[in-house]
Amino acid sequence: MKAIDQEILDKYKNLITEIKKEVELLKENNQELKEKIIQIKKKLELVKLEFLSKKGIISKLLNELPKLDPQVRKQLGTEINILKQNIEKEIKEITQTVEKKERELKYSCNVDLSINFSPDNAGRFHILTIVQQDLMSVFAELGFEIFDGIEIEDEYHNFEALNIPKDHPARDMWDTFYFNGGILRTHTSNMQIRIMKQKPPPIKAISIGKCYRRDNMDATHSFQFHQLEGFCIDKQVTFIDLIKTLYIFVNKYFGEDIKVNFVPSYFPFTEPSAEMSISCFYCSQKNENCKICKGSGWIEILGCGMINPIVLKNVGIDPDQFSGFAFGMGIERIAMLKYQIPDIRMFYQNYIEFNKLWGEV
Ligand code: FA5
Repeated sequence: MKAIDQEILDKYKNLITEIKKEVELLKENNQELKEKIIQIKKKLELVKLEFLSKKGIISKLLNELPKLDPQVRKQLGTEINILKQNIEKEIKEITQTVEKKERELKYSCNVDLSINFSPDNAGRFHILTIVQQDLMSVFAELGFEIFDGIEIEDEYHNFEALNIPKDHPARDMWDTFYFNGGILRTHTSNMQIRIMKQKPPPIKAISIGKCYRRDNMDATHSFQFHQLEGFCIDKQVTFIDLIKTLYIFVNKYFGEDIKVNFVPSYFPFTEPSAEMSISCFYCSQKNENCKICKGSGWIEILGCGMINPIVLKNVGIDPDQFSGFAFGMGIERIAMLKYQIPDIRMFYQNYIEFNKLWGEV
């Protein structure tokens, strides 16, 4: 034997040509593709078995080599190896093509994945996000630095440091959810303490975020809502600075013709304390039956006051040198007023029509 039998070579050539023809047919996208793929794979297995397996033709040829004359052995050995490599290469190529087609079949489906786009279907920012962003821009314009807040708090930062001792009745107003090692904060005033501890005065800061209270849900209350806290500490900060700042904020956010009104109030962390109302922008104080101000002409929007010297002392700021004001408002209430949203629960219901009505693209 000086060369590989032509019969063997022809056999391989015929088999592989037949398989290749069948692979060509896979390009036609007809319904029998799956069946054709199975047939081709079977035929490839047969070629492997017949030529490359332990008892296959190539092994048999190689086993014959030792019996041959060294010169012939070398030449024939090379030929057998070339044939073996060719078979392996061709089987690999065909397998890859067939498997690619198989994947295409597996993952293709008749569902139309295109989208008929219209601006009506576009995603929108939730109205609470828009209100928070607008409020932040107004206060940033007024020189307030924006701080992130933390929602999982300890009693010290939520109460004690703000001059609300353990047995103080004011805690009842701000009752919250307790768990091992912490509470969910009841207001953003915790950030007054955290920012004051982090940064020496002068400070002009706001912080926005979620708060939690053990309140029952109704049209104006939720157990989870958002607040914006703002405060300013410097030498000789007075109540007039507080009024001026809030007045400018109201004019920028609600409109230039809006008036503000302050009535005395009580918060343990501010002294004196006040509640601020704005003149009704809905009826311009002209409608006794107004559904927004209920005929009073005023809408209360926030609590505020001069930071209690006890709070300043608690964070190591000398109240004889520094003074400050602080204010806090509920974001949902501001949004409800500004956009005339009748019920706080609408913010959280994930109702798509609500977002289409009030959200912004
Ligand atoms: C406070 O939380 C004070 N920390 C605000 C403050 C800050 C006063 C700095 C002085 C200086 P109050 O409990 O009133 O105050 O809450 C403020 C606002 O949060 C309310 O006016 C209201 O808009 C909103 N709010 C309170 N409880 C709820 C609730 N359960 N659901 C929705 N909004 C609420």
